[in-house]
Amino acid sequence: MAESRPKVWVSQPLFDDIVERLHAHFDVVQVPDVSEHDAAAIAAALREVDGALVTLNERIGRDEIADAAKLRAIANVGVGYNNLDIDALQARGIVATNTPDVLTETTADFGFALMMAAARRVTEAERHLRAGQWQGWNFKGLLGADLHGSTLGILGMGRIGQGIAKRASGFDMRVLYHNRSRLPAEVERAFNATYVDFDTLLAQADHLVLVLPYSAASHHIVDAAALAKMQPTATLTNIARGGIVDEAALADALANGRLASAALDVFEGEPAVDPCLLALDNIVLTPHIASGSLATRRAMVALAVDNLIAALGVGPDAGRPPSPIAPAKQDDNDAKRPGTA
Ligand code: 8YV
Repeated sequence: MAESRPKVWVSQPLFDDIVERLHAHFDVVQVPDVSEHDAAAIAAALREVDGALVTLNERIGRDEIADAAKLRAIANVGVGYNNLDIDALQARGIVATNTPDVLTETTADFGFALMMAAARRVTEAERHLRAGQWQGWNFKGLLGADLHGSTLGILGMGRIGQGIAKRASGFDMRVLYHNRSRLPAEVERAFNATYVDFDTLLAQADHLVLVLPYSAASHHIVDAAALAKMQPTATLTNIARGGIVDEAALADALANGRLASAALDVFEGEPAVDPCLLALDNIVLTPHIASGSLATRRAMVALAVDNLIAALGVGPDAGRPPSPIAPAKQDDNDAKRPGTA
């Protein structure tokens, strides 16, 4: 009797020409349309397969894998993996992988773009113009804050945070950072970045960017008390995970002149966005697209496919997926790495 091939589940439509590589080794169950899978649907899909290629939309924990007797590997398309319960997967000997590095520069580009947009009120100004409110040139209208010569605060100095620091040097910004662990002196020198404690970062940053992993420890780390320590002229940009910011407290600070402006690419209840945020003019809101250049999204899928093939013990790297999520990795404070992304 012919041995049956391992089976894998691809939870969302990705790039067919890249996902195609899975067909050489596996029977592929491809979800045809962008879908919201609830826990029961994920459990039902995982019950049938040896491996899965998933995105941040699929939350996989103890319950979802309880009946997945054959499951050996989960390849996450994303650097952040707070959608996965790593302890539960490890307890079952299921390999989990993510897609670091390939998205670093693209995500740093976007973080910078959001910070600039918030500081210079780009989307607010566009809305003003499109609404026919531009009645004539107003010397004092829509004034923003400078980036050049200002102080940048980076919370989470992993690869993406470092990418933002690198860009900041072209804008003559002073770079302060805070991280769970201080970086080696030569890395600080390379990025011209100064380590400060969290309160100093909040107090001194003209522009604060969040790129830290999401975990129980970073849940609502930017809350009302933290926001109160920031300058009323400052901006806040979040490209990490929504749960890092207390959105109600942020909306309140923005509405009451305690913070100049903000830019969010991630939301605690995404794709739902708190109506309090939507009602504000001084905030830039984008739908979780920081890694979304065509080249980078393709590179992420390619890496996830390589991971899945190797984790399931076939292909040139059989048994050695390029980017496993090892317990040690959870401590290296990569930007967007959950406990985090
Ligand atoms: C998206 C991200 O999550 O990599 C991450 O952690 O936040 C983004 O790149 C990813 O594209 C969707 O799975």
